[in-house]
Amino acid sequence: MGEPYYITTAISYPNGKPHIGHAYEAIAADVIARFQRALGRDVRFQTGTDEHGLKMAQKARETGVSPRELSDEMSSYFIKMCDDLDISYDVFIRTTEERHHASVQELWRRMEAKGDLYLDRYEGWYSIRDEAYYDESELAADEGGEKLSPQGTPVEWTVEESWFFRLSKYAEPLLALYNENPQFIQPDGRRNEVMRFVEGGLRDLSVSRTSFDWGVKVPGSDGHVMYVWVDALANYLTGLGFPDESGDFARYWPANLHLIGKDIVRFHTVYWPAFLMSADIALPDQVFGHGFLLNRGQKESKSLGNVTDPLELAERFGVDPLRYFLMREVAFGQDGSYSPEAIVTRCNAELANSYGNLVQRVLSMIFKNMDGTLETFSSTDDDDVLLAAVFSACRDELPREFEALNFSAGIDAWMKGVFACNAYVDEQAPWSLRKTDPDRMKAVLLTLFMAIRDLTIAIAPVVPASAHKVLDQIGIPADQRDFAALTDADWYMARVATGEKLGAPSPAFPRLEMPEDTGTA
Ligand code: ME8
Repeated sequence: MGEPYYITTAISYPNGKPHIGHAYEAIAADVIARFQRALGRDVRFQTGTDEHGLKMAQKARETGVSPRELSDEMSSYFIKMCDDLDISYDVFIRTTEERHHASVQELWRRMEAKGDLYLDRYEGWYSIRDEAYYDESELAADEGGEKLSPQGTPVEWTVEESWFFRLSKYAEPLLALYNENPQFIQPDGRRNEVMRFVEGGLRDLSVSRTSFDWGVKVPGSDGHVMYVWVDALANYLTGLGFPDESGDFARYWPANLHLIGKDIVRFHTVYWPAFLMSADIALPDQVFGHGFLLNRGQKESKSLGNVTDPLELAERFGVDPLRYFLMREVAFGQDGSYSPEAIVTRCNAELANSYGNLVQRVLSMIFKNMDGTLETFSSTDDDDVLLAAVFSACRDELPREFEALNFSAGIDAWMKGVFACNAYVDEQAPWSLRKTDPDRMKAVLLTLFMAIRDLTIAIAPVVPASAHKVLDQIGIPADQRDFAALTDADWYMARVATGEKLGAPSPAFPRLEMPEDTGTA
């Protein structure tokens, strides 16, 4: 078994249906998981839903169902999204599961045993309607000077009993962590923000609530439920069987990568490592805060009427084109914009016209002009140069960039390999060699066949279904599709030896239709 590699996404709030941001994060994590598997690692990939807390309780009340009913229904949409988008998760965790309660309570007990939890009073501006505290700085005032929450609801100064976590004690250890492990928070811009924040000093954190009960009970403290972030973050441990520290936990913890969005970096890089330090649990290697996806440059919101259902996009354009677009278009870590036109333009130019067309042309010519037969051939320098270029794009550049989570740059390197093949087809013009030099035609087509196999294996983590369709068509066995297969010098001879002919190819990357009405999302 390969080296263990544990990757997680954030667990989503199922207080609405999944949006494009959820799809983006799941797809990026899936590309990483598939890529790491292709490198031979023993991957554990976890995603799930974050079902407790005020947001869920409020939403349930609004819709007239119990929080339990709401979370059962809504989490099923997130599971469906993952399944529809070909997300190869190993564990889908729900924080309402019994085992999760047991896991969070054990984390709590350990922090308490450390002396890091104490009971005190929480004071602040509280909105009963919102069931939330606000900072003085967030408040507005009505015409009569009465204070209002950002939601426009009345607030009153409230004092509540709450458990506190001694976060202040961890400022120095956290700064040491960031300084000694620059990879812990990525990208660098986010790391700098977090460092500035912690350097400013940390206040102890209120970690229990008495104003509602939809959460994990604080052990031995009636009436208190845990602050939802303590509960949510612990999911990464629960999914490995914690508090049982043998088995999966021993194998996969600490996580290699928590992949999350930029808005929740602080929770994952300040609170989470502090909780883990307190409980004497090893820290994850890296937290990566990806950027936000914007709809034509705008945040999606119900009031703007521009909320996109990612599954509708997948249905309209195909799962793989959507996955390709998202990984290709946006420099990972930065914000990015999408629109149906951008998806069509990008996927048609690169997937359909450059790569798909190459595959289709070459396989059709092998089928028609060579009866689909693969055979040995003698190559020229031109063939060798092409293969070396494709090999280096697929074996060196793409993996190097993907390992660093630079997906767009990795795909760019891959596209250079595709362009090299297209330039080679045009120069060699195998169609005109058919009569004049059939041996050379064969050598050209078979060289391209070899290049296509490499290019397809390399891009498979991004477009898994289409890539496997091509690899099926060209008869590459399922266990010879990882990155190690790219360096197997004998694969082609082994393939020839099977004697299996190629059939008529069917296109794996059809052209997409440009939307007629370009005015709306
Ligand atoms: O934050 N573009 O859940 P969530 C890209 N339950 N990513 C986006 C996005 C967008 N427009 N909008 C949101 C939570 N995200 C917590 C997490 S983890 C222990 C608890 C990302 O449903 C967001 O940054 O609001 C987060 O990583 C994920 O989607 C889930 O967001």
